[in-house]
Amino acid sequence: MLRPMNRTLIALGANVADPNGGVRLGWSVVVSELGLSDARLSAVIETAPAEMARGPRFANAVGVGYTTAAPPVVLATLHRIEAAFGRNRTNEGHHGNRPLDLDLLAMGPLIIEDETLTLPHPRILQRSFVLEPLLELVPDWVHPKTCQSGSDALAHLLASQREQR
Ligand code: PH2
Ligand code: MG
Ligand code: MG
Repeated sequence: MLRPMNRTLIALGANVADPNGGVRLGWSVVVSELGLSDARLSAVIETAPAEMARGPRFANAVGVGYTTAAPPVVLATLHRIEAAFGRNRTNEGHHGNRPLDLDLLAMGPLIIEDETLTLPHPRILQRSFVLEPLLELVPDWVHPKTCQSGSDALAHLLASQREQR
């Protein structure tokens, strides 16, 4: 059967060891393991830890590329690469420090909600450390489920962050 080619967006994050180097090396492994075509990585930005009490600053980026692989295969590949970078999901606890976090953000128009995978990733629209690099790569990105434009979501997010300060 012919499989569709999906534009696949992946968020990368790291906050231990060499975060910037880990994100760049991690992306090159993702591209080769998934065989992504037309792969691009955003700028790697330094961000304060969000949604966690404390910890070192993060290097964050988003990568984009095209694949015909099925979503569960992509997810399993990302988990395997995280493990190869020394990530141990059993020990780190929820939102612990991590040498490499790979989050599958979206695959083209797909909307998936099952026990193992939610697409698009449920927190894209709440995270400026994801939206900013994503919009650098795909400025006109629209959330396939809510139909909200990424740039509107980022503008709202930055405005509410300013109000909180
Ligand atoms: N990832 C988290 C929780 N908090 N904060 C930043 N700045 N960057 C991240 O990648 C990040 C986070 C859970 O994966
Ligand atoms: Mg993750
Ligand atoms: Mg994450």
